[in-house]
Amino acid sequence: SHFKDVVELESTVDDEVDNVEIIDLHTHLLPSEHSDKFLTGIDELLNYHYLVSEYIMSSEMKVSEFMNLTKERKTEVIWNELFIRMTPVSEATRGVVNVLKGLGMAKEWKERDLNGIRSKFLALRASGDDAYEESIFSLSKIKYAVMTNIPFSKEEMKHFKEGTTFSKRYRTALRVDPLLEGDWGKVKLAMAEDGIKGSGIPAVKKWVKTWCSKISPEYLMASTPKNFTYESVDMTQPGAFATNVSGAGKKRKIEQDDDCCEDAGEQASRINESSDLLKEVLLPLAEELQLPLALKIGCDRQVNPTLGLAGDGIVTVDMSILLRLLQDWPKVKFLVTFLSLENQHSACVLKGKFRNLHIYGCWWYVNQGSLIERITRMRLEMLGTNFTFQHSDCRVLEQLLYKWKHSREALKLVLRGEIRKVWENGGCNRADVRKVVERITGGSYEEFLKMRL
Ligand code: RAT
Ligand code: ZN
Repeated sequence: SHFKDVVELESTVDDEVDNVEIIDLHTHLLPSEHSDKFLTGIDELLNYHYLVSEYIMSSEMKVSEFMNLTKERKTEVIWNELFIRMTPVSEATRGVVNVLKGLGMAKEWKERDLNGIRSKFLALRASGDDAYEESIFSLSKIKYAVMTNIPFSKEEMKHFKEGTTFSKRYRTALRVDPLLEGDWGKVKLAMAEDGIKGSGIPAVKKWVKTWCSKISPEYLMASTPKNFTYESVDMTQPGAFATNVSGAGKKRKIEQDDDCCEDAGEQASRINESSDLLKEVLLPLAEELQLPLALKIGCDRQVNPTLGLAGDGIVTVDMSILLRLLQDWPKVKFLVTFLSLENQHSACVLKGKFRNLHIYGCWWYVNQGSLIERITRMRLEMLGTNFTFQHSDCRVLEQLLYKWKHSREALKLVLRGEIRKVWENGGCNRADVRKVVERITGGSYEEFLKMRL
């Protein structure tokens, strides 16, 4: 039956949002079985790069001095600065407090008792890391989280090579930034380490395929560099030949070693190595293996390199790059998010034109309550429920608790208003609310993965 009043409507929205099991489609979490890569506990929480950058803003300590401290010492200085000297009002600091509350440490927080907090975290893990890990997933109501698995990282991949099993709460994604950046050096090195012979395009393809069959990723992914660009090859130019792999007749490929045309060599030499890896490895493989390509666009890496992970900035990008990719590769699914608020609006417009695009999440610098609300409302208005409202980007296990709490709070505020509009139009009920909530928290994503293009 339809809601009898706004009070019932709002409490139903809150209840559905609080209880839906979410698919977290991009995180940096790794399973407890990958021991050295499994980040958990107060020291990891306080060393999170969002907090490091907040700490650096006001601290008088030299950056190099801070960076040379031990992890435990960094925890203490960040704690003293951001949680004692100041009031934790930012998204990232409130997050830590929310984790403490969520894990029964309200008293320790009240007393600002860092040592008490450290021992409570140890006690929580006493029953074993896998049990603890499971308890965090179930408390956060996360169905599963997609990891970021980097085949260029020897230490990370050793666990996959050894075939270590891990919880079903984790799914894999193959992160291949050097393919998009055209970094042949990194690619050749990783291939050599994995014992793949040869260094041409076919060898690179073979290497990527081997990893795909080893880890069965949900998608291939990369975060684009600031100067990332993609140009369609101009068909009118000598040396450019169409292939019809996509059947769409739009996709172009450079046949570099074709000598039927005088200018072919010259044309080929103008194609830099980066377009080779993107156009001749990554995109064709995404199509062949039917794996979406997830792109995170808008990071300006290392604007202040002394800060390490905390030193990345932001750029608003030219949307025609994504437009060309979507046009040229209609059989490749693109999962895309942007760092810039401005780009998030344009992305909604593009989504309405291309069914091979799925937009997801409020990433990093837009992962703030006010911006999540704004972006989510805009997406609902422009796309209905054909998007995924959020991903967490968690690096530390317990961040699942706060990042999703904050995002659920923002979603409730948006949906109370948006569902009310539907209700005022002639009524709606719990099932209507559930459909919306389930679709934008993972349902639409899974549907997109299954969709035949
Ligand atoms: O959000 C982050 O933690 C960033 O440091 C990046 O890792 C970003 O999410 C990415 O995946 O490139
Ligand atoms: Zn990330």
